[in-house]
Amino acid sequence: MVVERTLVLIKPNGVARGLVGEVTARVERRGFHLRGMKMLRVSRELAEKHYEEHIGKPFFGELVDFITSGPIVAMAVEGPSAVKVVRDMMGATDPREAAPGTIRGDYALEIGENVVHGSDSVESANRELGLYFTAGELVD
Ligand code: DAT
Ligand code: MG
Repeated sequence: MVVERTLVLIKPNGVARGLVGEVTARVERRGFHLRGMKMLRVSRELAEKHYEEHIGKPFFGELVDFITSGPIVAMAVEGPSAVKVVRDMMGATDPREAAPGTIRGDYALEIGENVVHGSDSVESANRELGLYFTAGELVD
């Protein structure tokens, strides 16, 4: 069993719609442990670092505008194969293709407003956790 940590974000529309408890409960009930959690407003600088792989794509401007549009909740989530299992719990990027029972499949319809973010690899997770949390903000 490989224990991993991954970054989960509840995006501005998820916070605005009151889905913090719902998303957090799903993650915890699955058996994952929270190792860090905070609410913050993402700066444009942080957004551009987080989404640097998408610089130059047609939706990049909207993506940065959206993630900076209101408070988000960031979580460091730990458990067996956390990166893949959490992504599977979130469903497809385009919520219209996300399976019912997934977070996006149950709570979203628009690709640009898909409620949650989850890191896509262990390498991405480590990079992204470092963008959102200092070492002292994560607990064992
Ligand atoms: P994911 O969030 O599933 O890892 P991604 O990394 O490909 O997806 O894209 C990051 C975010 O950018 C995604 O959650 C929503 C937005 N996005 C992706 N593709 C898009 C598109 N074709 N049009 C608008 N927004 C898009
Ligand atoms: Mg991604």
